[in-house]
Amino acid sequence: MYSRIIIIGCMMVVLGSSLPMGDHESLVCPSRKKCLIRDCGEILENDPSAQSGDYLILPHDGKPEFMVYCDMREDGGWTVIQRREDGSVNFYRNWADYKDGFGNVNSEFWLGNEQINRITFDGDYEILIELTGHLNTMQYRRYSHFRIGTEQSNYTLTISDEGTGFRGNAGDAMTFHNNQQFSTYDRDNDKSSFGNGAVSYKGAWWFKNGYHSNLNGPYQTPGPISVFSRGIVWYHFTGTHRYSLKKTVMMVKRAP
Ligand SMILES: [Ca+2]
Repeated sequence: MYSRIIIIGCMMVVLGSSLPMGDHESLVCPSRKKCLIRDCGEILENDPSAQSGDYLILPHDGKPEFMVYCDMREDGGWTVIQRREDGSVNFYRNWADYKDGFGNVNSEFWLGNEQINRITFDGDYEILIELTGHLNTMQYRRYSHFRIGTEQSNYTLTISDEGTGFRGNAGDAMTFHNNQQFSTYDRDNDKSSFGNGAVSYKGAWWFKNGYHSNLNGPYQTPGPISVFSRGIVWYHFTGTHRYSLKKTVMMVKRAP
């Protein structure tokens, strides 16, 4: 595993071209330093022809590499940190799972709070959140500042859209969660003294006293839901907590 990122990283730096994983195993990295790849944006900068797909990255913090999905677009390489699309992966998981990440970067997954922290502490990052409803209508929301803290802070969220020229066509369901700590069913870090939102809403999120978004909630048949707050919810998508999304993608990119 470790040697592979070295190889991939070197392909970026030495050869100037990125390739799907698994090829060119024989290449040797001259030094770890030259193989550091902080995010998908850097991969695309090194190789403008790089295609969307899975890559290993190695932020500049001396810790091990990890796999990400890169969504390569005209405005840069976006590092995907979360995807929901079919309910194939269980998202009702504990602190350790959300810390380390789970799922498959090519389908449904949570990248991991450790990994999200490592990426977003290496510069100023923006986040793009894409939401798809049951009739395949799409909305998106963009925030110019996104970062989560270390585990010591319980992965406290910092998010705002100050300075963003175009924020998208989805309402703002994230600013409510700014400065909140992450909670899972086994770690209640929310602002409610009446219980744990992660249990009440069957998710794992930066819950406060309630929520405006719960994108790690349980996958339901997309559309209106009968049980309050038991779905993948972005309140402003339809103006209700009783609507569960079909698809969500969260991705980050270094701010310009
Ligand atoms: Ca609580």
